Amino acid sequence: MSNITETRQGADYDAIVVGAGIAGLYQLYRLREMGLKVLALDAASAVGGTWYWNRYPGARVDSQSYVYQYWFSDELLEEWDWSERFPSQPETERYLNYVADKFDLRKDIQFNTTVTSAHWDAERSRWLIETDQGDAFTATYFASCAGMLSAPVIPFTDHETFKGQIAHTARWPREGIDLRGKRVGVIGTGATGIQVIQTIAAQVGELKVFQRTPQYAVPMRNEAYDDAARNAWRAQYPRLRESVQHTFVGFDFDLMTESYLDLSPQERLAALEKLWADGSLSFWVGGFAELLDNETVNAEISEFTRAKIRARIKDPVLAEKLVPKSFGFGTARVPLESGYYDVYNRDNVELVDVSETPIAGFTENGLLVGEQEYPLDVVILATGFDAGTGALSRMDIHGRDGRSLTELWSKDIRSTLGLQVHGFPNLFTVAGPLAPSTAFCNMATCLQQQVDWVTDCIAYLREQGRNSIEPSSEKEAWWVQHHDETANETLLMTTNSWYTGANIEGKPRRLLSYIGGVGKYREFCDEAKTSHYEGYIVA
Ligand code: NA7
Repeated sequence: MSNITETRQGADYDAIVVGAGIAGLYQLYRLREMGLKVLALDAASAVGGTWYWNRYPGARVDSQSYVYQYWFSDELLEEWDWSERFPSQPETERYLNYVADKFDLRKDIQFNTTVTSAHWDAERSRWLIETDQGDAFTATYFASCAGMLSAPVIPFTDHETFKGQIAHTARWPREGIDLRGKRVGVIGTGATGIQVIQTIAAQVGELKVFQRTPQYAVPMRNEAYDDAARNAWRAQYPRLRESVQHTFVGFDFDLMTESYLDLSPQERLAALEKLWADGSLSFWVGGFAELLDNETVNAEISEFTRAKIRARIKDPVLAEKLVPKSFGFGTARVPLESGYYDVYNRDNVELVDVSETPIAGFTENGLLVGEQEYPLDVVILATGFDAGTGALSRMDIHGRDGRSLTELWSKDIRSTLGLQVHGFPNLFTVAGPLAPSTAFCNMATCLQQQVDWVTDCIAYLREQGRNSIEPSSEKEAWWVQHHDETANETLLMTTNSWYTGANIEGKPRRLLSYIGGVGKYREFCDEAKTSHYEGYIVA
């Protein structure tokens, strides 16, 4: 598993892929299978993407392993054994390494390399791509598979003041951090913070959790798989491979067709308990559709969830601090938890409510909240990401007539099907904004579907002897309008979270993820292909 980093300096490629995570590895594989000369670039020193970077304690997938995997190789499906229903980061990273080895992908990946700029050369119909290693590549197609949650948000500029150690969860050192017996502070209680907190509470000396907004977390029912369980799932792979493509969020479950409002109070409760017992995201996106667009239903389901949280916390005053009240259940990303709430019953754990008095910053010895200093040895920043647009905006991409993607998205986040942007020929934005793959999807499903679309599109251009493709401004306006109409019918726009860009100051507000359903999105994508890219400028 050696990761050779030899830079290629100035070579010309058919395609440059950015990223060697789930999407990037598959994109590299597919384009190479088509006979293209492809190079993938990754800032990391090895494959894995999200599962390379997010190696904090307790990092775990919250999609079931039997649907969070590649479908393209029967041999791979036969060979790989998942050990759990919800695999840990190390297992997922091992899987991606296994895939990279099995399909000999590493030889076409340049690691430790960050794209610093990409400019479209209209005369030559090629991208000129520069990196921090001094490379200047050219490529006909530029496929970003850089991830939708890969640009970390690192708050506070005064890190130098602090004598202890600071680590963002998505930049966790490979050698780990010894937290045993230490005074540890965690900032952030999103899906990541929850996984960290529940994992380290029993190891550390003291744990201070700095919480600005509590979340509604649903208990994860994880289970170990033995051969019998694995074989039972394996027998279902042919069905799952097909069914995940058409459900609301790319899992094997789908929204219920039954109406919540048609049920009696007893029936509602029974239905919610049944969904809750599944211990997965199905309580959220495999339950009642009205949860997402009907305020009354949302209020009832939110209250059901609040009661579940309260029941876990011994101190009723503390319980109220951990119960979300400022937004409805499911209008922001729902985290799964394993023992998270119970942590607050421990003597060594303190919740520091920073909703009213914010964290002022670091001191030499810890963190300052108002007048109070919290002495700490380690501060863990579980403070999230500049989602959807962050990775691409940080790449300095310039399309036709020198237009800047960073500038465009700083005013208005636009794309066509989340896959291309008007004015940026031959740029493909897998996991870009305004598609379900901006995290309203089981990522493995959506990323593979998008990579397949990009691959088919490139195949079409080559078959037709065409040089470039980009959506027309009308096509883009159509998609943005449909996206917005769909988003505005839901309750998600009313909640401040990274889903709407609200976690980044000044970020234009728009639901980053398309929420019309994975099945419907796929139909739009298929239609672009079968219509021979009607509404696109094919030159
Ligand atoms: P999230 O969900 O964006 O959570 C970030 C957390 O950090 C959230 O609780 C924030 O509070 C908190 N935060 C950020 N900056 C600060 C400051 N300055 N002070 C206090 N608290 C702060 O990121 P995650 O990494 O947990 O999850 C991202 C996705 O990864 C997740 O949704 C899954 O899809 C996988 P806030 O809520 O803004 O008040």
